Amino acid sequence: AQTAATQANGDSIVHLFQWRWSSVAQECETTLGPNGWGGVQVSPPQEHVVLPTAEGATYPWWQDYQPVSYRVDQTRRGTKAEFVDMVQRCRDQGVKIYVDMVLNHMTGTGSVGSGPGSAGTVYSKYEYPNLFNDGSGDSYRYADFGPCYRTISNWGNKAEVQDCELLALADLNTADPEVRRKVAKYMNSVIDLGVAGFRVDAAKHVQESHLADIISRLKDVPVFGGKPDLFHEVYGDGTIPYTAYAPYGGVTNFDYQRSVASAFRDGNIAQLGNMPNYGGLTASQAVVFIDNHDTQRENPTLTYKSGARYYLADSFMMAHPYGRPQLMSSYAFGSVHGQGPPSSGNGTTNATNCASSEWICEHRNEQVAGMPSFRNAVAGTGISNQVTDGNGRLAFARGNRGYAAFNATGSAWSRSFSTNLPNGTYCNVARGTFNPGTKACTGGTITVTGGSFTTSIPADRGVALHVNARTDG
Ligand code: LAG
Ligand code: CA
Repeated sequence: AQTAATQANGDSIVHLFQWRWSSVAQECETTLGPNGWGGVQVSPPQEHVVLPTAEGATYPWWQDYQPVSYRVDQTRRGTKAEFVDMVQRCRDQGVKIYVDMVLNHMTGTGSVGSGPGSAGTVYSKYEYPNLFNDGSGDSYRYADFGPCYRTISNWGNKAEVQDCELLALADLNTADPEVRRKVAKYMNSVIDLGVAGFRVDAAKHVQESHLADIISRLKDVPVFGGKPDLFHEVYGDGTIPYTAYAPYGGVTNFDYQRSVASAFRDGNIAQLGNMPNYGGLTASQAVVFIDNHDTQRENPTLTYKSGARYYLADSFMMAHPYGRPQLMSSYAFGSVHGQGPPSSGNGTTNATNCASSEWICEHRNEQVAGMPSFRNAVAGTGISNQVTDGNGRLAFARGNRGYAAFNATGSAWSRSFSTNLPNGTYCNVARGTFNPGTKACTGGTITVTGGSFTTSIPADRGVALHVNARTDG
């Protein structure tokens, strides 16, 4: 038997949006571990509201962003036992579980006022009587919220953005150390189960010093060791810049998302070799993405619905050293914003089937699947040997470890490229994966001779070669 991993594979994170825990576990073993993914962002595992119908959807996906308690034993994605099994099986594959951490708020009015949550806990807005079901009596009551108690109206006022209510969701008063203790208690409870990271939902709506205090209370992660890895969801603007949160972990870079997604859509990528610090975030501070679960619905510049050009952008994001990539992996959705994941009808999510048209599974696309291996192989190198041809074509070396080329035009790009790679036969991991056991490539091979290779890159496709994916190595 293979030995269980004691460190993560690398820094590539895939968001398996709304996947059941048992499906995530299986994906770690069959696909994510073998392909070199370092993390999975899962949907929020705490007890959530249940909405048979809301805003034209049945059991909308956004139920999960309205916590009822911090129990992880019953969500639409499975039981606590299944959650624990997932964390351990992914960890054995070198894949960290990142929990989507909703700490700014609990439930809201508008969509739902009160009721039993997914695990049966009875709540109403501002009243959550049983946060842990552990006999501690820990609860949130009216006085644990505020101090504003109304919806944010002036987005130009920092105190209002942080202390008033986002979307009428009951806003926790994180100025109170008892509130911070309960939030940290929940985070530590999932760290105890092996969770190694957090995506902090709506981080911008929590005062930085309050977040810093919560983080200071967190334990070390079992097995992988060290403090958990956090990244903060911040939509930076003139009132609250991204950089305000950089001292406390990674920061989601929506400026990158807008710029790079539009550049690919418009075939205007030649300048992306020399990338600015979008939003003021350095390469090591930024968490980057072409789309996420909000933008793919609300501001769909490029999504799976755009086809090959979108997957080319994902592939580029993973080949470029700026930022840490967070790849979106979706289920198919139509025009209703809240449309939930494929479900059995009672609001319980179905097992994922990537072969059906209901699930998209972007991370398995031929342009994406091999890219974590590229990223892991070239880690620590910069960009050199840049080549462009018009606005829509860009190629670069990653030191003497890799070489990548991207053709965001409608016609083939045929030429010779000069690399720093040893001569040999390489898999094109921008078109498929490499199996180190059999040395087989699903995406075809490219031969480097005299340091160069000549090829014809089809429209909206790329090339990515690296030293750990050689058929003759
Ligand atoms: C986030 N990041 O800061 C999430 O990425 C985003 O998906 C969340 O909104 C939001 N913050 C709150 O965690 C989602 C939906 C909203 C939904 C909300 C709460 O995009 O549409 O709001 O989750 O479930 C819904 C209704 C609102 C209503 C609110 C409270 O759409 O009309 O005011 O619930 O009842
Ligand atoms: Ca707040």
